[in-house]
This record gives sequence, structure tokens and C-alpha cells, in this order.
Amino acid sequence: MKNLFDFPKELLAELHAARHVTVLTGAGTSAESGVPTFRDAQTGLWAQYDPEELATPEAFQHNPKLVWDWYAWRRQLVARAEPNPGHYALVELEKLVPKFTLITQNVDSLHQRAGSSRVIELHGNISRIICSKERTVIQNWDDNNDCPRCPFCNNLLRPDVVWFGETLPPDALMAAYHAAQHCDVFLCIGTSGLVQPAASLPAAAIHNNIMTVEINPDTTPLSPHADYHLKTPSGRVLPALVTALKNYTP
Ligand code: BJW
Repeated sequence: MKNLFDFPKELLAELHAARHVTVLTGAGTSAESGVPTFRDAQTGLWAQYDPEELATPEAFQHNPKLVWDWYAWRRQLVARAEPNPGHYALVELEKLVPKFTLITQNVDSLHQRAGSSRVIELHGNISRIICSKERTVIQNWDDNNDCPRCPFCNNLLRPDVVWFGETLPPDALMAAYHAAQHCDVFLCIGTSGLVQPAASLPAAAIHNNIMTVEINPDTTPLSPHADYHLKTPSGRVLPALVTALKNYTP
């Protein structure tokens, strides 16, 4: 297959030689699956709400039904979405390198559904429902109820995601930092790099002189510091990058 992208030879050489590749993904990776990015304008029913204002414990406390309904809508949306060629290319890349760490800020399971293994989920998973008090995972709940409640303790149920002001799962964060600091190539894909602490992971790689590649059609705070910025949607450029890597001869 002819590769339409002319990747720098140094980039392919580093990727070819890499023993450990670490990837951080954000909402842009799922954009071509029809999942809206976090900071894109929402359409339709939810256009009047700012996602940043709904993804907080305060919003849930103030108006649990609004927050539950917003997540229920998004849960259905991601359940209907399919992984895109970018997700599948990352599965291929995992097979090409000796060690591969995939860290995602996404809560949509699309990497796992594409076939990626050992995905580090920094911000949880929208499909998992937990008790807001005891954090027990709940499999069945009564959706006829305005705001479903825990069958064990009657507290409100919520999605198992990380809201602003909440801490990230410590084991996932530690593993993510370790992988960012100890890889040979770091790829940062489809994230605005505005939300901490995930946004510090590329900086941790750069601090350790690790080659850093950004894939994003837009410019972000990372762009001036990355070794390469591939300004193309990930669903287009990742399959081409994997093909180029397979065809690469040193
Ligand atoms: C494409 C594309 C295509 C489009 N191909 N690309 C230090 C300094 C300042 C503030 C803080 C700090 N430390 C902590 C904070 C506070 C806060 C924070 O970062 N605030 C900032 C907004 C300033 N962080 C937290 O509260 C975190 N907790 C924490 O740190 O605990 C300790 C602590 C607490 C309190 C104080 C201090 C310390 C928790 C953050 C949790 C984030 N949660 C969310 C919601 C998850 C659940 C849900 O989905 O509803 O996670 S918010 C939202 O943002 C979501 C995302 O995972 C996250 C990142 O967004 P992402 O993925 O980057 O998406 P977008 O939309 O921003 O960007 C998409 C990009 O894709 C764009 O660039 C496009 O160009 C690109 N794109 N199409 C490739 N086809």
C-alpha cells in the first residue's frame, strides 16, 4: 500500500529501535468514532451545558438528576460507537514493539474493544456504576428511578469516573508516570493537554530526554516542546505510521 504520509526518517528509526513505547490518549482519539471531545461544543439536548461544569462532585451534589442523565446519555452514545482506524492501529503498534504502555484519559473502553491490552485508565470508565458513598461496583440498578440508588445502602449511584477535584486512581497514576519516564518514545494523541495531572505526563517524558511525538490537528501547550507534531486526525495518521514502520528498513 502506498503511504500518503512522508514521515521523517529519524522518527521511524527511533520507533523501530524502541524497546518501550508509551502512548497517552485523549478524547480526540475517539472523535472519529463519533464520540464528542470534551471541549468541543456539545450539540442538541446538551448544548446549553458546559461539560466542565457537569463533571464535578459539586454538580452531582447540587443536581444529581442532571448529572446522572448526562452520563446516561453519554453511556448510550459510547456503547453505540465503534473503534476507529486509530484505535486499531494502536493495537497493531503494540504488536510491533517489545514493550508498549497505553495510558488513556478516555472513559469509553474503545481501546479495549479494539483489542488493546493492559490499558491504564486514568479517569475511570463511564460504563461502570458505583455507589457514591461506599464505591461498591453495582451491576443492576433501577433506571425507572429518577436518580438510581444503591441497593445495599440507598445512597445515590454515580459513574466510576474521575471528576474535577477528585484524585486519580493512585496505582494507575503511578504506573503512568513510570511508563512516561522510562520509555524510548512517547506518543501524545488527541488531548488538549489542559487537564492535570495527565497533562504533566508528556512533560515528564521530555524532562527525561525521551523523544515525544504529538498527534493532534490543533496546536496545544505541548506542541512547541514535542520533537514532532503530526497535525492530522489520529484515525488517518496512525494507520499510515504503523504501515510505514512495518515497511521501514534501517
Ligand atoms: C483530535 C482529533 C482527532 C480532535 N485526532 N486529535 C494543577 C494546575 C492547575 C489545576 C490543577 C492542577 N492539578 C489539578 C488541578 C485541577 C484539575 C485541572 O486540571 N483543572 C484544569 C482544567 C485547570 N484537575 C483535577 O481536578 C484532577 N484531580 C486532581 O488533580 O486531584 C488532585 C487535586 C485536586 C484538587 C486540586 C489539586 C489537586 C482530576 C481531573 C479529572 C478530569 N475528568 C474529566 C471527566 C472524566 C469523566 C467524563 O468523561 O465525564 O476527564 S474532565 C475531561 O478532560 C475528561 C478528559 O479525560 C479530560 C481531558 O480532556 P481531553 O481528552 O484532552 O479532551 P479535550 O476535549 O480537551 O481535547 C481533545 C483534543 O483532541 C483537542 O486538542 C483536539 O484538537 C483533538 N482532536 N479531533 C486527534 N481526530
